[in-house]
Amino acid sequence: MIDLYYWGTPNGHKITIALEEMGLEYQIFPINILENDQFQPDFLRISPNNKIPAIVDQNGPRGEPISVFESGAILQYLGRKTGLFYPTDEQERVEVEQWLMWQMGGFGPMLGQNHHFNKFAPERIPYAIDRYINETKRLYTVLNKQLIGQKFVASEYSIADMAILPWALRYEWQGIQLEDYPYVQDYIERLTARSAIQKALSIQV
Ligand SMILES: N[C@@H](CCC(=O)N[C@@H](CS)C(=O)NCC(=O)O)C(=O)O
Repeated sequence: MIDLYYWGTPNGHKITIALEEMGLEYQIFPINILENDQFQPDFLRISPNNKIPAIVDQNGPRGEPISVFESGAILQYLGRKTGLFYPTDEQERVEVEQWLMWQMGGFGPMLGQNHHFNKFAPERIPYAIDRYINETKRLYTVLNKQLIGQKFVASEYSIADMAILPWALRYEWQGIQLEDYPYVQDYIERLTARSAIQKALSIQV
């Protein structure tokens, strides 16, 4: 059984998608980040960076519970644990990891800043809005190009796609016209047709 410390954001969705795809049993512990649950000492012991998602696997590698924070590290952990969606062949693994890290370092943090300045900031700061929308468009252009002639960012469906999709689903918040990125549009349609993803995205806490 995996305990998932979760709120319904793109970073949270990555992990429900992985758990559903991998057929792992899990229970959700809601961490309401709008009410500062992420600063509770019990949660900080699991996730010292005060952010969701985090997991505790009651059956860790040494037969004891293990906690993991950072969504990319959680996806890698679950992929190694199950042997699913995270190839063991070194070349294929590197393909997956570079796109996972691309998401963790760019197509997440930059889009998060875009959401902040474009949607939530109390004042309109044109410099910041332009900066993050332009960076978002650059990242969508990179993703669109990668998807020409292939269904997923690496050769096979992987934890990298599970990391990228939830952020791409928020394209409207990001000032993105999906028609400008037709391969990303097809990718979203392809992935959201998967029943595990539909189930993960429908979870309400
Ligand atoms: N790099 C982290 C980012 C996680 C993250 O930004 N989580 C947000 C929700 S999507 C959060 O918990 N925010 C609460 C806070 O910053 O206090 C990861 O990928 O796990």
